[in-house]
Formats: sequence, C-alpha cells, structure tokens
Amino acid sequence: MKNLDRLVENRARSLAKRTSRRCLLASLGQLLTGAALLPLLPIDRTARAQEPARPSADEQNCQYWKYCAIDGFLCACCGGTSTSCPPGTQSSPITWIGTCHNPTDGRDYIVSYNDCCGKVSCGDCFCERNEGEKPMYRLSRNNDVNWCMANSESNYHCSVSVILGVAEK
Ligand code: ABN
Repeated sequence: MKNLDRLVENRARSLAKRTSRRCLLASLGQLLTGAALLPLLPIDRTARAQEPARPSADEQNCQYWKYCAIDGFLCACCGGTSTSCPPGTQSSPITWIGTCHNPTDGRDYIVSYNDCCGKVSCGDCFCERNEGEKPMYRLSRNNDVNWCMANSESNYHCSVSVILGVAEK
C-alpha cells in the first residue's frame, strides 16, 4: 500500500512540476466544452424517422372501445396507428364524431374518426361498428361517407380515431 501511495504521490508531483494551474484549467475547460458539444454533432438520425409505426394489438382489434362508431379500414392495420395516418396519406379535415364508453375508467369520450386520404383503399381490418349512426337521409349523423371529399387527393385509404375529450353528461 505504501508503495502505491509513493507511486501516486510521485506521479502527482511530477505532473504538478510539468503543468501550471492555468494550463490545467485550460485543458479542463476544453474537455468540458468538447463533452457539451458532442450531442450537437451531425449524427444520422433518419433511421429513427423511417421506423414503421408500431400499433398495439388493441388498435388492430375492431372491438377496441374507441372504435364504437367507426366505419372503415383501421389505419393501425395499414401502416399507421389508431391516431396517425400511414406514410403517404393525409388526414381529412372534416370528420365523423362519435361518443364511446371506455370500460377501463368508466367514462365516455368524444372520438373523431378522420379518414386518411391519397392512396387507394387499404383493404385490411375493415371495421363497422356504427354506434349512434342514423340513416343516410341525415348526412350529419351518418358515418358511411368519404370524408376525403374535401382533400385535394380524395381517394379514401383508412380511418383513424382520435380522442377529443371527455363527454360531459
Ligand atoms: N369514412 C369512411 C368511409 C370512406 C369511404 C366510403 C365510406 C366510408
């Protein structure tokens, strides 16, 4: 142990002889600046951006509670998720709105069913629940409508369901 103490002491003394305090502080400053700038270096992060969406099994199940008033292909089966359109499609600004009961917390939620537009129909996971739907003669209460009609690309691809808030009693 004594030998180790002596070795460390000798090394420290010889370092102190060779370097001034100013030099030591400058090196320390350089080291800290380098460490701080490291995250700013141009690292290729595109791999993350191109990762495909990973929807949960619930989102791909037509019986999922928030799909209670949907009529269309589930975007979670078409390259998107239950809340995001698949790449290459755009969300419709006009939508069909439903009120669904969440059995987990016992509350009712307002859900917006936006169509994703710009590609031919997805064709997977067709889901038709229609809770609260009225016949077509009341267009505003019917969900069998292509909401892509207001988009520049009016092809219907799939539907997402976005929770807007808790429904007040
Ligand atoms: N809102 C879904 C949909 C799209 C096209 C035709 C019928 C229903």
